[in-house]
Amino acid sequence: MRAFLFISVLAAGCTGYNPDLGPNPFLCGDDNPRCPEGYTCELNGTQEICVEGDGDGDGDDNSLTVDGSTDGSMNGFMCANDGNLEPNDTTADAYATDAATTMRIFGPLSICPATDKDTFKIALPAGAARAITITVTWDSGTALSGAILGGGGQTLMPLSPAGERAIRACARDLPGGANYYAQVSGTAQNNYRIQLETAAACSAP
Ligand SMILES: [Ca+2]
Ligand SMILES: [Ca+2]
Repeated sequence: MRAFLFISVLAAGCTGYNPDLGPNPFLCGDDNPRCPEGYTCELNGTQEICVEGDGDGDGDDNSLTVDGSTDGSMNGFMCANDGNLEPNDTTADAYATDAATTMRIFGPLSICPATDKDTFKIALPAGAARAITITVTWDSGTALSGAILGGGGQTLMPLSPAGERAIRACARDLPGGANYYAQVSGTAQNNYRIQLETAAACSAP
């Protein structure tokens, strides 16, 4: 929703902007505040522009920010802002979920830059063995990859294509009282959603 509002503001030109921001409403102003409330000034290539969000990890995981890479290859791609789940590139930094007891869906999240990895922890309580099912979906762009990892970070099962823009895996008979992880990565940046669920057994895909 906030992304939609952002686009709407852009379409409406300078509406709501301080006229000191100049003819292009995207560019940061020269004086403080350099951007309207709710926006921060970030360097994008050679230009400083106002982007939504303040990067303070306030729980807003739905805004989109313009990718700030300067290599020229990613111009225009809008990375979903998942900064409040980062860093989560390793099992040691994994984002802890309660997916052992409740099915969870997170997103939109992003693999940005392309070397980004996002790791989610599922702590299975002691007791009967469980099955963990991970599903990752994306709307467009380059396919992502993923895996279910064991407590030592070893790959238990890679996620496999499950339709045109989805990958999925179910690892069964996982002993309780241990940590497991879902890890998402890619060969190019992309936005995605991830569903994590546990059950007594794997269901049919
Ligand atoms: Ca990420
Ligand atoms: Ca990450």
